[in-house]
Amino acid sequence: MQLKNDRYLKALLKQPVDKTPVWMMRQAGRYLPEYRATRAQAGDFMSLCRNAELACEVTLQPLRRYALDAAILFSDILTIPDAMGLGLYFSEGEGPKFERPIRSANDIAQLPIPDPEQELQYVMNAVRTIRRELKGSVPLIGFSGSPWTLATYMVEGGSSRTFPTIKKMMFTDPKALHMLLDKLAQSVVTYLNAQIKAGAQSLMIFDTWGGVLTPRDYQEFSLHYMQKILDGLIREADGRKVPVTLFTKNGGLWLEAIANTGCDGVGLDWTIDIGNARQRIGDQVALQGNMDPSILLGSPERIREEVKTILESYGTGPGHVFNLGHGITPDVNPDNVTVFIDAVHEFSLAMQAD
Ligand code: 1CP
Repeated sequence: MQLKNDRYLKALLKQPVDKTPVWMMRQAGRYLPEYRATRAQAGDFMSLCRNAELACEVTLQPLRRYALDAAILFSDILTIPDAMGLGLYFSEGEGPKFERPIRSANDIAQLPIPDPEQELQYVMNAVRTIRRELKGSVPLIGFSGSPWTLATYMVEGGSSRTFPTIKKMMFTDPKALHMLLDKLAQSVVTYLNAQIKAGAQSLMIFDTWGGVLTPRDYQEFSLHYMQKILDGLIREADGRKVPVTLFTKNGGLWLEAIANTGCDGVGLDWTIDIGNARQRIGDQVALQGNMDPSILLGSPERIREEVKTILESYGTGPGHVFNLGHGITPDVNPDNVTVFIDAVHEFSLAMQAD
């Protein structure tokens, strides 16, 4: 089926578009009352992810409210470690946790590579259901965590601020950590290729915690494995390229290395000026970003001003996908999101006409 709105895919391939496409990380989430209602109906978060109809419903909710240019699969990056047998659960107010975190090289040697159409079939069913229900309106983004980011949760047993356990492993038993990252890279390739076969039209790899590494360790323990993933992906479906975006939060210092992996898009957080990023790597890849999500807590005027600043900093010409620099937070007023999305389209249309 022909896509009715493909400006997100075009922008990632650096083709001209009428207006700058926009979507938001975590666009389906707790800031929306309808999300909270569906989530309450499902019970806990993982039950929502495992129910294809409800996962589809929450994926579509933000698209009913806002003129978004892409949908993102409703799921989580931690589905892979869960499918490896670590026992994912969410304790109220504390974020994700694992019943059986990785503690030793022996634990790592035992880990299976999950079969996407077995243990992770619920994710593929969600992709198929969402594609059907989107009816060609906008493209569907599939995603995964980076091996390094997944490993931090698996070894720490949940969220962390300082990553003491995995860093200790990195410096005392790097071989074991490499074995873990290698298994994760294999799992992610299999998982993302299955998402493409199920209907994902673009992919995003979230390296939320790559930015806590030294430059040398980032290369060795994070970027190297994202490179392996890129090398293993199909990257084409229905005669169309499936663009891949890499996002390392706090990775602004390493943009050239990230762009050199051969990805199509690089995601930026708000700690870098997008015009500066474009000068550095913008002839090689598209750029996605990069408004500070906290701006959405400001006034409509302040939101519009920030959107304009970012669009002007990027400048004219193709290759920009507007987004936040990280996920939208639960305390945002949904009406401010309307202001944000509409401002991206309004100002970018005017800029193209200038
Ligand atoms: O309803 C709830 O209480 C659960 C909150 C929630 C949501 C809405 C979690 C738990 N995951 C999600 C969905 C989700 N997670 C999506 C799809 C929805 C969308 O984007 O519209 C995606 C792409 C993710 C990805 C994800 N999960 C990342 C990478 C992106 C990022 O935000 O940095 C990470 C690190 C996670 C782990 C995770 N899952 C959930 C939470 C609260 C967290 C973060 C924990 C932490 O800060 O360490």
